[in-house]
Amino acid sequence: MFKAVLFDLDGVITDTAEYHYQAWKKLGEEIGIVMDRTFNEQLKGVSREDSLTLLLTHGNRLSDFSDEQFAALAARKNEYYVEMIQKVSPKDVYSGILDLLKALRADQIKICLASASKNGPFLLERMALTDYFDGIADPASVGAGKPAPDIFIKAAEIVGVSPKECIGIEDAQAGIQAIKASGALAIGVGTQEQLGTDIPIVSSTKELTHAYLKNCWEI
Ligand code: B16
Ligand code: MG
Repeated sequence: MFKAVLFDLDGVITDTAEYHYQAWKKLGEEIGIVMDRTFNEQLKGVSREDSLTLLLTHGNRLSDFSDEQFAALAARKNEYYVEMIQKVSPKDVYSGILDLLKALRADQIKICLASASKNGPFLLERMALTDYFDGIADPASVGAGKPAPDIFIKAAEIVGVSPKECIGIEDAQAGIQAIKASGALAIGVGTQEQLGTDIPIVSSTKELTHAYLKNCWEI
């Protein structure tokens, strides 16, 4: 049986993926780059700097900005995002997630956060979820961001479990790739169109019960 569950945050525990989208869209509009939800799929799970590179490339503007200007744009996007998440509260935890965390703890299964977001610890605090987590993998401490497996390998290491004995839960293409590359079992939140047909996928986190995870593990 699996010994740990490694959780993505944005788009799995709460709807902050929407705030990331709104913040990137606002920044894009300010510098004349139009982005839509289809393009946004490429940014999900991807670090702030890598997302900005993708956005500027999308708008053919990458070479227009110096390193300082690039850093300022990344900081500006984060300001918009941080402003949007100030009001996040326990009410914003997606359905089924709290019950799943409780059930995993009751079964002595380790729980670790494997989010690319530097705002992850703040969000867990806002949602009163910090105490359910045995650890938080710091994205600043890993070499490469998603789709590289580093953050999931780090999260497994923090809770002392081999990635092969872990389940990873993700809503992003880059995140699913990262889980697969780490050796953990991937479960997706979203659609087959977004995440592929070769992994178990739920359309709502309500379906993420302890029994569902066990079932995925045993197949
Ligand atoms: P920040 P996750 C990711 O979080 C988001 O999906 C992605 O949109 C964001 O760019 C990235 O975190 C970095 O976030 O700018 O807050 O450090 O999905 O891995 O939980
Ligand atoms: Mg995510």
